[in-house]
Amino acid sequence: MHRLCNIVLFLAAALCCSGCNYHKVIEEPSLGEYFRAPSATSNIYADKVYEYTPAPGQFINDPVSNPYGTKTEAAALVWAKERLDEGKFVSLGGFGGYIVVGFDHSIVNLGGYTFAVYGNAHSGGSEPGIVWVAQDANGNGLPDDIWYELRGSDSSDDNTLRNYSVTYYRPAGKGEAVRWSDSEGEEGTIDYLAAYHTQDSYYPDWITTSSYTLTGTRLKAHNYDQSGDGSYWVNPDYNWGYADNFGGSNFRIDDAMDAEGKPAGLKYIDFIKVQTAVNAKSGWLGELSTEVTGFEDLSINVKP
Ligand SMILES: [Ca+2]
Ligand SMILES: [Ca+2]
Repeated sequence: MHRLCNIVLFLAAALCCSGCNYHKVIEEPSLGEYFRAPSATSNIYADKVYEYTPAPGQFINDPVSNPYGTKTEAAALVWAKERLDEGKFVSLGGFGGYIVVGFDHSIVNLGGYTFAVYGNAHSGGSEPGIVWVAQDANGNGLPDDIWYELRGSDSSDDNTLRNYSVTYYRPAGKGEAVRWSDSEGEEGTIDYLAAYHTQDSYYPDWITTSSYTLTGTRLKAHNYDQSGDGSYWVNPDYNWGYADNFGGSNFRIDDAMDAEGKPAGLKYIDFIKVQTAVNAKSGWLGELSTEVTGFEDLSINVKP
């Protein structure tokens, strides 16, 4: 079947009651004022990186993955987009680090798995990131709208902490750990791993302030030293619903929650945010940091 026919049919199935004619669906999407209907030429992959604000981490300012440097925010955005286009990882650093991407169309909620966030997890090597979604509710093309957290396996866990903040402080000199303090009154460090990552600093070069604060939902860390002597650390997999978590990279718009944890009922989305969800480190492996390698709209190729 012609690709366009597929899209017309799935849109009809998704958006329309029985009896509507297909052409009307395409010409007059009924999902909202700023809904951008997919077309036969839509890009199934994210076409823009709007924000890239990692927490400090061993891959930040890394001359191996980023030989040209990212001394400005604009350069960081260009670099992150190029990496995703190549299917290479973009690290979000420690807790709270995030990336925001968008598509050249709205992703329609067909029920079930609607989009994918790819990472580099392996079994026992999961570094969960919370996935958030948003509609361009004010139609300005920017992700300055309400974010909805996607429910995951640990959303109702007593150890899950919402509106948790970590402030990171730029080190005074080269080769030093990055100090942090959090909203729970705790302090700690993102350690400098001289044996593996020797760039001057793990504090993002393009952040010009001497400290910055990242806020999000924190999951309890489950990492542990299986060897007992620090040689073999395990970052266990979470059940479901997180980026860079072994076992699943597909997500449902139906899991979007409002601020009270109730279903948001979104019929489509325009933006996706992923944010590192644990504040933990695993010995010589360093901080747990969510990595992303790509974002895909799965609804486009759904067969009616
Ligand atoms: Ca907007
Ligand atoms: Ca990872």
